[in-house]
Amino acid sequence: MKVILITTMLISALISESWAVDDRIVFTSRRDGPKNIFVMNADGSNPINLSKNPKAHDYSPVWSPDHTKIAFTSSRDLNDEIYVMNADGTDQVNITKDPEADSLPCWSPDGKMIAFNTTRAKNPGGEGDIFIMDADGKNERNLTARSGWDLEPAWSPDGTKIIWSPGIWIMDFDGNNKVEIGKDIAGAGEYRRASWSPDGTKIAFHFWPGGREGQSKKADVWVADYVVEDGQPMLKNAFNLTNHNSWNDHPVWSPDGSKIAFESDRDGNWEIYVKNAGGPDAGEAINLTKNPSDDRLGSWCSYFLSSHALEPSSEKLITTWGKVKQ
Ligand SMILES: [Ca+2]
Ligand SMILES: [Ca+2]
Ligand SMILES: [Ca+2]
Repeated sequence: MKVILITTMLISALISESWAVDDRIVFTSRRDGPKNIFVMNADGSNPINLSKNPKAHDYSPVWSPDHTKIAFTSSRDLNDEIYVMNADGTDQVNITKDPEADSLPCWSPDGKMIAFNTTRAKNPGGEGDIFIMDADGKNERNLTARSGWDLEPAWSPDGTKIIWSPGIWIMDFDGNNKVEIGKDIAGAGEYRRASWSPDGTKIAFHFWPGGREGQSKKADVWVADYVVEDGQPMLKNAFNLTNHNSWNDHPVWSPDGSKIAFESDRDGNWEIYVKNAGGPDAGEAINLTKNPSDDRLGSWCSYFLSSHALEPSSEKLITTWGKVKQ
């Protein structure tokens, strides 16, 4: 017992040492009934319900690049719409207002555009496409007007590319040069929810061995190097980050790229965990939520962020976005 206690204290000390206590994670929880958008400190403390929607589901929250707003999907209007609210939950505004299903928003790094999933193209099998629009909801354009499902867009940190699924695909943000990268890099199965590291050198993704046909109840978060050789984008050196006999999904990077948050059902209900991103044996996964209701991560397209970055003079803001602007 004493050993467990000391170990827990050591782990807590290590965590609080390696990030600011006010780094914050947006997530979805059912602890107040339907899915609502919550924010908590990166050590799991002080969870707050921001969207406070008692009747419908709010999900897939993502920070705006300047950290002042959160976009999310809501079913409150009887079809999925994309909402934007202030980071404190005020001024929740529907920016899509379209009878088709609109979901999974992802801001461009300069904050001017939002990529999202939608069924507006009315494909014969109901397959969704990836659209982009201005951040106010205007000028929608379909980037994937081709047969089949196109889902889960995530902008590259330099703003020039978008990755999406199923499989791990990459294209220019105007829809040109579509290429599948890392095919079968973790084996045969389903590749989803690819997430770019803040410095653009790695991609984390969800891999389900065998996919739907394999019916495995185990799926993991993997990480691979993203490289461009002779003009060809590719993935290399993939490793299984979570490697646990449970469902592990929705990777979200920390702002410095040293950690990955993910959701897992390993403790009997959905909880949010965080683990060092450095390698397959890089420490234990820490349960941040510890609540019997479902707690899930929304987006693989933004990082969990520090409130330090709200201050324009902050070093973190310069570190994260200075590279993009230079
Ligand atoms: Ca809609
Ligand atoms: Ca399509
Ligand atoms: Ca839970």
